[in-house]
Amino acid sequence: MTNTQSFLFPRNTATRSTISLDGIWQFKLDPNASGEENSWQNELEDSSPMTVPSSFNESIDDYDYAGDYWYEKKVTISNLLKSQRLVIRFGAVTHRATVFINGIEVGQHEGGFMPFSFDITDYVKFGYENTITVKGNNELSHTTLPTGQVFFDAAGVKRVRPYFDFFNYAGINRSVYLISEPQNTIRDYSTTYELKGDKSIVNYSINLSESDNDNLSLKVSLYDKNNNLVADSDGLSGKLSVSKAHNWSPDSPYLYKIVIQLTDNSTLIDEYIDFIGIRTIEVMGDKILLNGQSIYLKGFGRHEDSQAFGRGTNLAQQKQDFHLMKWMGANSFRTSHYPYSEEIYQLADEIGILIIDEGPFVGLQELSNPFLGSTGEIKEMFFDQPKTTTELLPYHIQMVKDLIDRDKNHPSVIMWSLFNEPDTSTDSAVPYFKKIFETAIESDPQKRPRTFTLYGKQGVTDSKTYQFADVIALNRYYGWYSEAGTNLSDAAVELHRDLDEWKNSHINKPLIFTEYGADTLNGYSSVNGEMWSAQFQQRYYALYHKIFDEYPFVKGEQLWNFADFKTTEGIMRVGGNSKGIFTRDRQPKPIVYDLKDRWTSLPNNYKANK
Ligand code: BDP
Repeated sequence: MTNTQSFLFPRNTATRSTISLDGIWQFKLDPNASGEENSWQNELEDSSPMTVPSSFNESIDDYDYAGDYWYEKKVTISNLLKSQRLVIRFGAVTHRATVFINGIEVGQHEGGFMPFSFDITDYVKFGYENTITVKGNNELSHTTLPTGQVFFDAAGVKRVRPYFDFFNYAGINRSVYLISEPQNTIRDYSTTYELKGDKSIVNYSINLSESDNDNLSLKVSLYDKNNNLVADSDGLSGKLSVSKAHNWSPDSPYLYKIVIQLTDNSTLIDEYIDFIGIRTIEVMGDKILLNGQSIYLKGFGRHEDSQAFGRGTNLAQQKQDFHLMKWMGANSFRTSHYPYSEEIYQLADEIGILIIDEGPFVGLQELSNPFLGSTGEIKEMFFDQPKTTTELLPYHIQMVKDLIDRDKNHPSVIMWSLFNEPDTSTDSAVPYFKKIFETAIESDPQKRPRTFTLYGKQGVTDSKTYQFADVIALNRYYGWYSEAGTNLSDAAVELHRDLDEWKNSHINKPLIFTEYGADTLNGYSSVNGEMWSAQFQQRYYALYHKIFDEYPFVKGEQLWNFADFKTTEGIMRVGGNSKGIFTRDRQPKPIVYDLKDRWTSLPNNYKANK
């Protein structure tokens, strides 16, 4: 029973074969959590079909179901796969999973947005039909990530109360693969970059699953877009020197192919192939520097959310979203509020979009907003509760490591977001933050800047933890949740007050807006520009942008949200959150054209000289 622990994306190479298990699986809810007792791991009777990848919620009667659920797929595994190790890999099962092969448990995984894999060689019958079964569960608690609560409604039915504003979609949300690979594998690799005029250096480092064999040797080769070899080197770590390298940037997303070969006395043991971009990212003073040049972020907070798929990988939707972003002159987004499907980062690498990569670190405060379902019964502040440090912190640390392990080789990833809107008002938050921020810098070979988003009015005067961020990120809703109303003058005063406070604090760091927005009911127009109307959304953004332009240290604007998205129902949510500038099916609200005008005229290096 081994979790192979490799986050490398499944690839077909000279030594590896990947077989997709996406498609139709069998599905069944288990409200009494009695499936295992009843041997459902052997045979899932009275099941119904379910497609993978997708969330099951849109395909069942009780879309709000909370508890255990089961998936099963019967598949004949070819004799041809016998000679190598066989691994099963799930892109994500939300929020936890136990996997069985032919009724025998092969492993468990906690966390709904990360890949996991198990070596199943000893559990399968080669040449015969095998039963793959997954017992999933979508419950939340104070010590899960994201956080939430389980309760029972008046009818005695178990429900989940998320401490976050997106629907708790669940199921096998991402692709499933069978991977045939050698026993001794290239387990991981990482790169860092040095841009030196005409020559760029790619420093690489490789990790093997077993390394105690003296006969083993490693070769690393780098190819350009035309498949010409541009550099190569030997050994577990080394330098690839590239003459006249094409640096990766949103305007020129040039990718090199890296081929890593493990040989034993010149016999090829393993080969892994990937794509990398040569670029540097750092913070200097109040600037974010990409390849040494100041970059201004224009874009969005988003969700993986689409009709029918729920939170399931929907690549066509993704491609359309990227097309719309580029068309509008945007250059970036944040993976609010969890790691997205791996294919999304691959597309961003290819298309040239910058990503602030956020883990599922949301809900680290018990909200009092009734629309988020909080009962207000928890009186102790989040970080004051002992289990936050004893139970959640170790798991959070592991999740930060895993996130960075999974995504560190993507040129598109330029920053880590380590919390969304935590409660930073108590002293007890400080040691927790310190650990999390240290973990990120220690885990990332590229030492990317780290951030987290500050909510409400939290800032210099009342946040005890803002100093940990390399880039200050604000989620602000002046004019919506506070100072609300058609007359936006109060909102303008507050936004100025806020930014003046940051200015006077002399933090000398870049500050970006990671959320600002107003719910807008598509099709609703108002001469007076009332809240919820298209005109309000336009006036709201016009105000924010005018003010952003007055402050040189504001180095980015990522509005909330790219598209309308599904949330838990509530008195402030009409079919979900309506702050999208596109509807859920990606029709533009009028604001889209204002933003397109602004962003296509703001260069990527806007405010470089300020
Ligand atoms: C912020 C959250 C985001 C919400 C947004 C909103 O970070 O998840 O969807 O507010 O209320 O507090 O629209």
